[in-house]
Amino acid sequence: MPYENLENVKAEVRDGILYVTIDRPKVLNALNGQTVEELYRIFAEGRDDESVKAVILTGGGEKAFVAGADINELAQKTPITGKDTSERGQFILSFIERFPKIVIVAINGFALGGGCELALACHIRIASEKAQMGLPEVTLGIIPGYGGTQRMARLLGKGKALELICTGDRIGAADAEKIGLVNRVVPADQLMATCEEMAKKIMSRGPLAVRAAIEAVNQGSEMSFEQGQFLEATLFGLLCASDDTKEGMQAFLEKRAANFQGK
Ligand code: CO8
Repeated sequence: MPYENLENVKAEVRDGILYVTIDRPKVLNALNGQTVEELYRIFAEGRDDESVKAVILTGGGEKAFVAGADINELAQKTPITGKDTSERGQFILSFIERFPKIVIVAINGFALGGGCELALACHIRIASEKAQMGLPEVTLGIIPGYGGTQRMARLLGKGKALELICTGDRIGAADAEKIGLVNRVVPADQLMATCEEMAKKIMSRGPLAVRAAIEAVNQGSEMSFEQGQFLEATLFGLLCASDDTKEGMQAFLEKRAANFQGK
């Protein structure tokens, strides 16, 4: 059975949505090694679980999404284990970024350091008005190690990324929305409903098309414009062979809602 024997992360599937909750509220959901591995296991299982059509990731408790990597563990790292841990985390966050179904993160409080990096790896970021985000690693004498230097610079541009990374400053939800760090800010009591509404809308679209869109944007943004366009055209062509494409067009012409099967 998937999603079993988990200690630090809760996972359950309801109405096609895999709800993943990082649940170590006593340390504001800080990511120790075990928690990161549990996240990997859940996403690996969710990838193959046909009942999962979308993921909503959030933090347990009232205060935090994730307040960073667990500093108790980080303090023990040597040059070798530090590099190994960074590479393992980078691999797992990239696995989440490449997840073939939409991953929405509900940022319900602090999203700092590794928590902000995890949010950056998700496809869509929705924040509560209470959210506080930042990469405070330099205040500890380290730098982000879970892909944050790369993803933040790509998302916000080099100037803003360097400002946030080098000051280590935390910013509130409104500022995060203004600079494009989050897609949308909503009152705390509407956070989950907003994420669910967006997940359901995307789940009603052609699943193969959504998967191809994630791939085109993720892979394409690492290529030259021409190579990215080539990838786009190839994925477009592949979709033309699918039942979903035929159904989508047919449904439009017959003025009815499409019934996509993901085939
Ligand atoms: N790790 C471990 N414990 C933590 C962490 C953390 N990241 N964050 C909070 N806690 C613990 C606190 O120590 C405290 O424990 P206790 O109750 O036993 O004293 C408990 O959570 C509650 O926290 P606070 O009392 O501090 O709560 P406040 O509301 O006063 O403050 C803050 C909340 C502002 C979020 C504050 O806790 C804070 O600054 N936390 C640390 C934030 C931070 O620096 N995060 C970055 C960590 S480094 C990182 O993420 C690197 C990622 C890349 C790793 C690459 C692998 C090698």
